[in-house]
Amino acid sequence: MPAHIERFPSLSHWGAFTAVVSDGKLIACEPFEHDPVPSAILQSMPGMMQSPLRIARPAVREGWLHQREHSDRTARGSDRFVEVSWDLALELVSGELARVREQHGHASIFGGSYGWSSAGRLHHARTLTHRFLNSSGGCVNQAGNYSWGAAQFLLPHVIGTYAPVTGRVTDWKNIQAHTELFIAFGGLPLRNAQITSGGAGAHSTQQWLERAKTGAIEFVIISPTRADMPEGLNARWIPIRPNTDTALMLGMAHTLLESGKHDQDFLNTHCVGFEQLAAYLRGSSDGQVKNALWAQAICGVPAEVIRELALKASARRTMINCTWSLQRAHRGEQPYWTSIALAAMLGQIGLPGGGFAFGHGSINGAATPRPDVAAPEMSAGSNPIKKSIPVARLADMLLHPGQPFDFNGRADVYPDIQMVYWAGGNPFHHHQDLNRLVRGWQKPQTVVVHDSWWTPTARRADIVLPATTTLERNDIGGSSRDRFVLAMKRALAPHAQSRNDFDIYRELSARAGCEQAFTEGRDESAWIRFIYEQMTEKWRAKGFSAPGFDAFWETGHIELPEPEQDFILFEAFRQSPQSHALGTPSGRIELYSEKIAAFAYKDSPPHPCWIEPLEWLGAPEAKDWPLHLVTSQPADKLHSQLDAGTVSREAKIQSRQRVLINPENARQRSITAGALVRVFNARGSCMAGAVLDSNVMPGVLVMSTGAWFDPESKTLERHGNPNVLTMDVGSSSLTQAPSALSALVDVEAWTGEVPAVQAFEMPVLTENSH
Ligand SMILES: Nc1nc2c(c(=O)[nH]1)N[C@H]1C(S)=C(S)[C@@H](COP(=O)(O)OP(=O)(O)OC[C@H]3O[C@@H](n4cnc5c(=O)[nH]c(N)nc54)[C@H](O)[C@@H]3O)O[C@H]1N2
Ligand SMILES: Nc1nc2c(c(=O)[nH]1)N[C@H]1C(S)=C(S)[C@@H](COP(=O)(O)OP(=O)(O)OC[C@H]3O[C@@H](n4cnc5c(=O)[nH]c(N)nc54)[C@H](O)[C@@H]3O)O[C@H]1N2
Ligand SMILES: [Mo]
Repeated sequence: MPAHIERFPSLSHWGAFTAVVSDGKLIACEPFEHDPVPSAILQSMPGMMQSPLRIARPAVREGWLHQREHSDRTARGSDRFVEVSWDLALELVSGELARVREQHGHASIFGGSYGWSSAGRLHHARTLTHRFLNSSGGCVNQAGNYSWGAAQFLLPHVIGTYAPVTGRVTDWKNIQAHTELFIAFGGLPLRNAQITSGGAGAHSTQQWLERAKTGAIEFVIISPTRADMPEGLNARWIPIRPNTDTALMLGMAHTLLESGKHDQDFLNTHCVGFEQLAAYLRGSSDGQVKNALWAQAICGVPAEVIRELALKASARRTMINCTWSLQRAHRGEQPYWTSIALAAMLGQIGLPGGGFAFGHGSINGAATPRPDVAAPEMSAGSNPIKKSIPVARLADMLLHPGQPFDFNGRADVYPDIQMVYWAGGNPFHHHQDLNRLVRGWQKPQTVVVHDSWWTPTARRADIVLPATTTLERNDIGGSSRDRFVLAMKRALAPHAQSRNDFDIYRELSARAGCEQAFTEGRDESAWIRFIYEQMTEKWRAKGFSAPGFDAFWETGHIELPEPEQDFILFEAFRQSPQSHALGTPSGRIELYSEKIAAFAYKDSPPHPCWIEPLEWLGAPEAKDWPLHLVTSQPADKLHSQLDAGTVSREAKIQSRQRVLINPENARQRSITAGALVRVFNARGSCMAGAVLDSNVMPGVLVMSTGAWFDPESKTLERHGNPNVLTMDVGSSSLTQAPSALSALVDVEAWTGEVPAVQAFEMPVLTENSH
């Protein structure tokens, strides 16, 4: 008998697709018909849906089951798990939430739960975690994100908004028509354009770059690796030492100033603080002229290249773009502020094809032409206790309860956390200096995690609840960076005993007496309809029509039209700085911020500034650790998601993450292609598979994130997770953002016995004897 084949529309962060199901199993993910460049990551999904690594049943760490809050917390990650019934698991979770709230208060529960979760908006696990904890009294949350945390808290002081990092930058159509010179700090790595948060119906970035190949735009790619330059573009690569872009930009700014090529009119009418910045460039404030020669000594780009680039930029219609990576670094505020200052001196902000942008090359859909209307959204409610920490100060909070910290003008103290609740994120992927997080993770009495797979974080929980994947439930998905909204139809039965996060929280809220606040009386289908109708109501208010819900669900997707007018960042402000004043204190672009000056943080000067990061190739520490590790996004997965899938596994060398090494650095260390190596510094070490790559500049190593954390000991991680090497220090007191891209290391050939990778082995599970 021929197999019974069914097809269901769906969506993931790596794109829309049709789930092809045969006899209850996912056999393929066919790309969405409107997607010109579907992502290969889709191919990892069928294997992962039925993977033995799926969490089948609720499970409780043995030590916790017997001793509850008195358990040995150092056993997290090594203890056995006992599988229990849903009833017992929910009783344990709700009992523990009640106990901790009663004994220690709401502010002892950490529910930040940072992580990307799924593309479906109703079942978005992090949102639901917040919604549940908010309905039942509140929790300590996380402010900002790992993606662009420094930008989020700096940009409002400078330009009154952080909208440019959410994708509201001069759109590709406008760039295509008007830009002559596109300077790309951090390059335009196409691998990152596979991803859109909330999913994309169409991967449009590649298409726009394809079109750019036939146009007159000259691209300049500034990056430690030539691989950030897409093939076939009219482009030139300028290698730069990691974490030194600020110096290069200041050298360009000085060149403009000394040659009188800066736009004094624009600076007078649209900016404040140029005088202070000019004084700094001339060295009148610190005795150091920030000329191109000064910049060369820091960033390694020859002075004549810096001068030539500045003068060319002033003679052309120039767009200056920074990838988000530049600000995910110690002192990561400075390259962003300096790039705005440089664009302000060029005087093209608000003109077609000119000015500054962020995120081209970081994510698909940055600058995709799209009407500025709502995407589907699920509300998390509001946190009654209004407590949060800066997103990346997780380990600091756990290790130093009661200690003070500064954050964007706020003087606060870290709360004393007794219980951690995480769903939809993987902190043992995303956090820096994981050996430090292991220590912090031993602080709370209880850790609850929902996930679909036995991730490193699930393995380090006390109570693990199995969640369905998007294919096992109905949902609605879409992104503010994409023109499609997708119906996501349940294609598979829930794996084993897994349940929807929504249903888990509904039951827990019933036990906590707040079911009505959590559900508002809606079930899955009522919520999907509600989310759709809320969105389309907003569309109609702005003049966009949309079919009724039933027609949408039947068709499987709807599409917004392309906007008639190009979007140009700050066009109205340029035309009329009075009537379209920015949201800054002065209403203008602030090249000197009185507000930041008033904070009086030693590490956050009031104007763009080169301040040495703790770790870079010019730091004293570089004598001991002579290589700079760049951790970039993985081409073969989204963060740690689908790491055990086929696409990701095929990219590994001897089961480990690759590290890209310049052949010269490899030769000095007798490292050969395909060999195993150990990358190390004082914080830890990890194994990796060597790729000799002359695209990578000497002195730099490139490793992608995402390998499931697999420590053999405090000093050796076997799988190639670079976060055992990265620095867990806030970027500055102003933004406290992650400093992931600042890590000095060394590398050596692996000579000893080779330990097996255990990241994809199942944890030990026993049956409940109760
Ligand atoms: N060194 C270094 N570190 C970095 C970065 C870097 O560049 N360098 N990048 C940082 C950035 S920008 C980010 S955004 C973070 C990403 O960090 P995360 O967002 O934490 O990474 P993911 O692997 O996407 O984790 C999502 C988790 O949610 C689970 N999940 C998916 N769907 C569901 C669901 O429906 N229900 C439940 N309960 N769980 C679900 C997945 O299985 C996975 O374990 O990493 C950061 N870390
Ligand atoms: N395939 C895939 N795509 C993704 C993701 C994924 O996990 N997989 N994650 C998504 C997410 S959550 C985010 S936030 C974005 C992140 O987007 P980004 O933060 O922009 O991405 P990265 O890959 O970390 O860095 C981009 C490039 O910056 C370069 N670079 C690093 N340090 C420096 C520096 O100091 N100076 C200069 N000039 N260049 C530098 C690196 O060579 C790197 O290729 O990516 C998104 N896209
Ligand atoms: Mo991110």
